Amino acid sequence: MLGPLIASSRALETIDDRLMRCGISRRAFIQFCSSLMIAAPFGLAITDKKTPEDVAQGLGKVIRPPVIWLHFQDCTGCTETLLRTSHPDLGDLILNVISLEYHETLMAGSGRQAEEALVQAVHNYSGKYVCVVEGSIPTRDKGVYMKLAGRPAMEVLADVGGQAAAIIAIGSCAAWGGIPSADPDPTGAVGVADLLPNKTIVNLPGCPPNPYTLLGVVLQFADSSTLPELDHERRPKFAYDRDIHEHCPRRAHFDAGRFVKQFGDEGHREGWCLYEMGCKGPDTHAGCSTRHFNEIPDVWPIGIGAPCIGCTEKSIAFRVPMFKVIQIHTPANPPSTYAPISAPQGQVSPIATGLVGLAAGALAGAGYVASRKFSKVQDDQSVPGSGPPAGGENTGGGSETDSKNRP
Ligand code: FSX
Ligand code: SF4
Ligand code: F3S
Repeated sequence: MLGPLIASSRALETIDDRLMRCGISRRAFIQFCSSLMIAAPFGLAITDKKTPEDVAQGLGKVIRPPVIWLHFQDCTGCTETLLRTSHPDLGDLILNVISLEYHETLMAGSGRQAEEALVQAVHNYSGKYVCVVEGSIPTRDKGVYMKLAGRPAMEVLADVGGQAAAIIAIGSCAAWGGIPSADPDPTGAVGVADLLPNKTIVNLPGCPPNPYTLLGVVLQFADSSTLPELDHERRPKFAYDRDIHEHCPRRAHFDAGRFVKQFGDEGHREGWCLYEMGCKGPDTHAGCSTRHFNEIPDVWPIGIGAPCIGCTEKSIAFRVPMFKVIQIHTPANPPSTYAPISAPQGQVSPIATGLVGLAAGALAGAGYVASRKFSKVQDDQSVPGSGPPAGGENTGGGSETDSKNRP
């Protein structure tokens, strides 16, 4: 854990200097860089077309970015995801790569000491620090539902966020309100961009999001004062450019029409598709299906047998019931890049080739049957993604879904 956080010039040392001073091995740093590359295989300047050694060499010269982390209405899951890596050393290393100047749940100080640490950190790094915001901000009744040191959260955000070089809204709560904004939304919870629309803000929705996405953005900003390319929701494209369904390991079951009907049934035990259990993967943009959590393979919602609730999508998570089946608009036919799950193994004989052809034909047929089944899911106009896609048939239209789902 951090000691009392006193803003100091230590943030102005390079990552290499810091790691050396703290006795952190080069090997651990290269392992960290590999994880960063897995989370951001392309689209992030610091990892683009490089080897982990190249990334480590470049990053080592970067001045540790000062970060001031604010907590509002949240569950602290975003902080947990950053520090609860599968290797305790890695959590430690992360705290050496960035310079966390203020973080209420990690700092030893409290009360007046904490208040002073915040004032000092803002003063020392004014206009230079990255402000990470976790949690939504209550706005109802003049923000009376959350105060820090006697000040409404809105005021703290305006002050600390206002003096930051950039703001990163980590988690769905900070990005657009998240859980606290779910109906009936007693506190009038909103995201950072609702209150500071003109600031440089990057949204990293997810409940929680992948921590390497945060680190990638912070480090690129520290390295070159640039941000990765963002989408219309201010999300970095490198992490949110594709939908879960596109790379889901259960996709072959979806294409073959094999669906879990009930938790614990045979299909569930066999790892079939969770669409009929309310999976929102087809309408959800995030990298979870290929970039798992805690560096442990299969640690992500669908990997452990739970449907995706669409936690990165403003109009889905905490708006649409978790287990409600949504109308689907992504292509239901098997893409050519997916091997059929029952593909024959071993030597390929002409007969086997014929069988594969038959199997592929059967799967294409099953995909067609599946696509027909989806067209029977009742449209509910209150549900994002509901309603017939452009053209009237359920055979595509991802972009149409996009436009419908995003206010
Ligand atoms: Fe929790 Fe963060 Fe969800 Fe929210 O994550 S994981 S409720 S996004 O603010 O702590
Ligand atoms: Fe995976 Fe969900 Fe798509 Fe099924 S519906 S393939 S579980 S993302
Ligand atoms: Fe969230 Fe779905 Fe990923 S619920 S964590 S976007 S699989």
